[in-house]
Amino acid sequence: MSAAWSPERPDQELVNGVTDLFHAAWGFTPDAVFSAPGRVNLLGEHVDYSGGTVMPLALPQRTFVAVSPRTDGVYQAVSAQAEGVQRATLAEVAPGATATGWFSYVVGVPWAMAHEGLIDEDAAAHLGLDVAVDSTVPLGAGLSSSAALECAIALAVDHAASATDPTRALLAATSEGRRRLAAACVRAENEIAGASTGGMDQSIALQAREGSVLSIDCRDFSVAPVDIDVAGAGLALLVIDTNAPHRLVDGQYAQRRAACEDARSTLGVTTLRDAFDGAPTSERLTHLLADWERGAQDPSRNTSPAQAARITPLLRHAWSEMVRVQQCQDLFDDRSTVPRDGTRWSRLGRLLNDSHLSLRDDYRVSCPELDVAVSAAQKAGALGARMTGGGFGGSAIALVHGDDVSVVAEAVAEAFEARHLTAPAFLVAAPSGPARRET
Ligand code: GAF
Repeated sequence: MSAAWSPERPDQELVNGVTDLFHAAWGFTPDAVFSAPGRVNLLGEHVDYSGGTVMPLALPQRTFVAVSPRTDGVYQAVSAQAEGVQRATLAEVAPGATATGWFSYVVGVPWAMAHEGLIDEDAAAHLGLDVAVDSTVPLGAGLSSSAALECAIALAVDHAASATDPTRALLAATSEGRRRLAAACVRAENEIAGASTGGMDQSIALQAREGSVLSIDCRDFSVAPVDIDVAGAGLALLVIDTNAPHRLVDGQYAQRRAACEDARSTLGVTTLRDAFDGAPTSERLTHLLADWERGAQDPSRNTSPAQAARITPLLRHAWSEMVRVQQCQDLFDDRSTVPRDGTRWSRLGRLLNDSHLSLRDDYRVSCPELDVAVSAAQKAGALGARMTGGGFGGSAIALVHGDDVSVVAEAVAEAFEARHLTAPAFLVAAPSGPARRET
């Protein structure tokens, strides 16, 4: 059996291809091409909407959009990954209205930017775009293909709005501006695409640093690079796309998020992260869980025993994942006393393994394909492995020795074949750059 690797295409080939696609669809040359990356998350899963810290990195795989501005308020788009032409005016876009699938990201972003005040109301009424899309981010693989499309469109709208109004500063030019663009993309995803996701994916797509894992504090979406040089340590981060379809709009993700929100409100904190009242530690986690269980018995809380029993494991995941992120940051911190040899990496591997168990057993967002991928990678010598992203299908990551990449990939592919599962696809994650205008 031979492992299947996701096809790699040079960025320039994508720029040329999407330019040709635009020309074929609209009959003239596009004004500009923008792109944004997919991502994997190293650690900090299902904590972004609870104010936790996440540790993602941008993938080299990107979504490209070739665009030209219009002045009649029409957005029309074609995609190399989909059939047909999609068309709508901004006036037709509203929560629950007709835009669905990939086009909801194209029109949702200008809608959200207008509602967030990032484009002037008058300008928004006239602004439109002709668009062509092409992407190397695997679709439906939990690698943030939707956020990549949203963020590339956000840059296109940002540039078009500034081109027609010389007094408007380009938001993409500053970190704060990119944070605001990310917030608009999240709003588009929540309100127009109907997926109640947090803000990790859009933040990394807009704020990524080439060569770095990022630490994003989701209480305010401030970002800082972390000194986790996987390749420099002779290791690799193998991404296993299980090819089990992953969907965040079917209610399971929203249920987890709503349960966390109920618990947050019961506890009277601004975010679940704030319950720690300081850095997340194992000791504080034990107290928090004990307090929660004691409080659940309190009749004035209005939490039935059944509700409490359902929420407790979700809280145990959210809070323990916040502790694991803190432990990971401490491991790679300048002040860390852990030897800078393999010790740090094997500890990181254990944090990944623990994260997977917590997501599988407490948060219950894994699936058989993800569990097979993780367990086969671990057995084949990975230092650690876990599902990454929203779960319910999608991808897993494995931290492996550089020389073992093929061995681990083959072992995972064989485990899938033995269970008659659809063959997985593999890629190696190298931290890449943020959304940008292509030259
Ligand atoms: C998906 C969501 F879009 C993110 O916001 C995040 O919650 C992630 O699942 C889980 O960590 O990618």
